[in-house]
Amino acid sequence: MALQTATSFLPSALSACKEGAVKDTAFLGVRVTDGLKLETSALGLRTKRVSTPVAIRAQTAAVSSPSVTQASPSGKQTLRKGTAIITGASSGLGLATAKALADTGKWHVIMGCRDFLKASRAAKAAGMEKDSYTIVHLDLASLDSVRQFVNNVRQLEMPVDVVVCNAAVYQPTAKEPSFTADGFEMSVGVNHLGHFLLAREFLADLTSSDYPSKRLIIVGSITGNTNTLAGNVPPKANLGDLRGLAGGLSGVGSSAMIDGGEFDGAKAYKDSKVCNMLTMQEFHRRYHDETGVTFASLYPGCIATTGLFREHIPLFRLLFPPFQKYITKGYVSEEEAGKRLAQVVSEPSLTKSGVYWSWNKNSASFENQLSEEASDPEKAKKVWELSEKLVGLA
Ligand code: LMG
Ligand code: NDP
Ligand code: PMR
Repeated sequence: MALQTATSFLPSALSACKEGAVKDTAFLGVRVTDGLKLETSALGLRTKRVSTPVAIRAQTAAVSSPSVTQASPSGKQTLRKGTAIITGASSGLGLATAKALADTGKWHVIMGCRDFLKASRAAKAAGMEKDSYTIVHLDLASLDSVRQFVNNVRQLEMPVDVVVCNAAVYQPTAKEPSFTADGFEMSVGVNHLGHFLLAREFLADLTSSDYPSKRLIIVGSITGNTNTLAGNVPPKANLGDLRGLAGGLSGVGSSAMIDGGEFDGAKAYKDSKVCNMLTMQEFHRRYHDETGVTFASLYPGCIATTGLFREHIPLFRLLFPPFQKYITKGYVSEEEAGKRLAQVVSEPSLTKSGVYWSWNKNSASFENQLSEEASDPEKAKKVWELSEKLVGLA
């Protein structure tokens, strides 16, 4: 059945590409018959990881700077170290971003991770300097854990200059929904609702940071955008009238899916990414002028080798990387994707708020267009209001 869907979809997708004409020479935006856009990213080398059996203890607070500039020995004013919180920094994109930032020597990274031992091994194996990061426990599948995380971070007495909502789960083969501690369907509960609470809590900390460019970044994806070819691979994202979200996604007396439909793990993930992208824009509309915080989302490229696909069938995990590398050319290495997200964290040229960033085949960033649903202000407002009820903020 799934096999049929995939195989029957493929030829039409490929022929649609052939029919397209190059729309924009700055990036390979290929127009296809029904207005879809094919995006590609540059190829890159894969980060090599060596795992180590040695666990290290939590790092304690290493930096705390009251003012933005500090006098260097030469008497020059230099920018103090920034502090960036990254959720899900124990693997994939989050880890690669943490490393890219830590390697600059200009950032201290707070890694919000559910598995402390895994995170500490990963940071060490990636070669991160021991005083460049602090691991703080965070399980986004529990609102209590999110609140505890916020408190624990505050107790470190470090400034909060950038928050990156990166962690995610993808359950493409699940036949039945699973649920967070608060009874929300897992993908939307972790990817959207856990991050929604976390981001809302840290907004005050970001606002009071004296860093010149404070940012809240939520990782989106092409597969949630139905104005792209990738976003049209079934099952497609669709939040519908949000009746399932309004019902609490509990699967008991109400659907586990946002649109109120039958459970589908792949769709739940894509829906959660739509919520991530809508949330970023709603933050921008509500808080950018007042706080000066930059709100951004991004599609880092197809990082086909990460743990995100751990629950997919083995055939998929085998074929997906070469498929993305040689056929769609959408593949990007973890290292390259980490550099991209690190740009969104720290590049002075990427301070614009309300933007969904993507990268072209030369790995240059550009402001991308979201699908109609993922840029619908009415829907964003409704998702925001329903989400704040579910996480106890309203
Ligand atoms: C479903 O799985 C889940 O069941 C569902 O729950 C949900 O999660 C959904 O969208 C999410 O996914 C679908 C899964 C099962 O599909 C895949 O695994 C797709 C794999 C993607 C890879 C497609 C294969 C492409 C061809 C492989 C080539 C790789 C090597 C490239 C090396 C090139 C060197 C130059 O379905 C399957 O597993 C079916 C997979 C079998 C697909 C067979 C497709 C054969 C068509 C061959 C295409 C040839 C294209 C040539 C084009 C040349 C163009 C220049
Ligand atoms: P990974 O699986 O490698 O990373 C996901 C991270 O999220 C892991 O560190 C994982 O922790 C963490 N995580 C999962 N559940 C929880 C939880 N309940 N609480 C705290 N942390 C949790 O995948 P990627 O690096 O690929 O994904 C990172 C982001 O990039 C996601 O937002 C994804 O949607 C996005 N993305 C990925 C693309 C890709 O092609 N891979 C494309 C577009 C977007 P643990 O290590 O303990 O499992
Ligand atoms: Mg997709 C331009 C083509 C393109 C890109 C950039 C992606 C990205 N994918 C593309 C095309 C296709 N994919 C085509 C033509 C097919 C049919 C064979 C296809 C299939 C496919 C599957 C089965 N793709 C997938 C899956 C997944 O399970 C992944 C997914 O949907 O995760 C939610 C996935 C992805 N494709 C991508 C990207 C970035 C993903 C994964 C991750 C994500 O969105 O976060």
